[in-house]
Amino acid sequence: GNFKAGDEGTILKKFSENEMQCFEKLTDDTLLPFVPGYYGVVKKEGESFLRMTDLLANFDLPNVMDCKMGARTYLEEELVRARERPKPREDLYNKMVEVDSDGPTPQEHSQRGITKPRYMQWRETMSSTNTLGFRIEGTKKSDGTCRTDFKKTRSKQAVIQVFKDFTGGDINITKSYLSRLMAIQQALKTSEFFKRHEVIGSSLLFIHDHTGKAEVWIIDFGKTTAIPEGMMLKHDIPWQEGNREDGYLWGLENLIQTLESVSTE
Ligand code: 4IP
Ligand code: ADP
Ligand code: MN
Repeated sequence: GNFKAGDEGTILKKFSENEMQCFEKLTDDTLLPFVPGYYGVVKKEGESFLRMTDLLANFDLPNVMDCKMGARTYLEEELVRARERPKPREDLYNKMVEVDSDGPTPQEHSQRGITKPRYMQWRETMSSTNTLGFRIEGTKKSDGTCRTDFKKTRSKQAVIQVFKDFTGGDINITKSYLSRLMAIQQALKTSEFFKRHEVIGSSLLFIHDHTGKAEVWIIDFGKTTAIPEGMMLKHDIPWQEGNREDGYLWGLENLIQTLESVSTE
């Protein structure tokens, strides 16, 4: 995978120039309290890594959920590239067929290949990304069970069910998650970094354990990209090609409303 254990409560993530630049720019931003601590680049066995806080280190048998934020999960440049020089991929075709054998068009079936943005758009419409602005990617519970079978988890009710199972119906955990999400929402609204970055494929990582400790962290800046000088994003209006909008704040508002339903239903 992309990760290695690091020293003293840290982990190492496979180096990406883009993600490194984000971590560096975040050091004096209002989002700093909500992103993993960053401790620079390290080399191991000839490979480079970003060293960051292991967010699970202070938990006792953590439960973890990864929610991918935003209404769009691929970069505009990937769309442009696929249009100019379409590169059908068999691995993406196979992943699509596994979920829905009627997913590919007749042409895609006959070439046994799908372009990256086409695959990503299909994932967005099958899941809650397009309808709610976020989707559940996976969960790992303290009992050892892992789930990544959320590709068709789309409706608000379905998402609520997953959260109920994840929190075990614990109202205090849900409330802690909610207050942390509202703090993140507040920090995003004042963040200079957020105004000037298209945040694509980033996740909110939910972590709680049996002691009642519950945290949410902003992770994965691999595809978070600075926008041109003078441009500013709103993060809560629809995407149109060229406007670079990611729908992050729209998704976060929907996520908060969903968790509110979890706590009252
Ligand atoms: C994956 O699709 C995820 O969207 C990956 O994003 C993405 O990597 C993969 O693109 C894509 O195939 P599934 O989740 O359906 O497997 P993430 O790493 O955030 O989970 P990118 O590089 O876009 O981040 P490829 O091109 O790596 O296959
Ligand atoms: P990728 O770019 O490969 O998608 P992510 O940064 O999204 O990598 O991380 C993938 C998974 O690794 C997350 O869902 C989470 O479970 C775990 N993870 C990522 N960062 C941390 C961290 N700082 N501490 C603990 N676990 C993490
Ligand atoms: Mn990720």
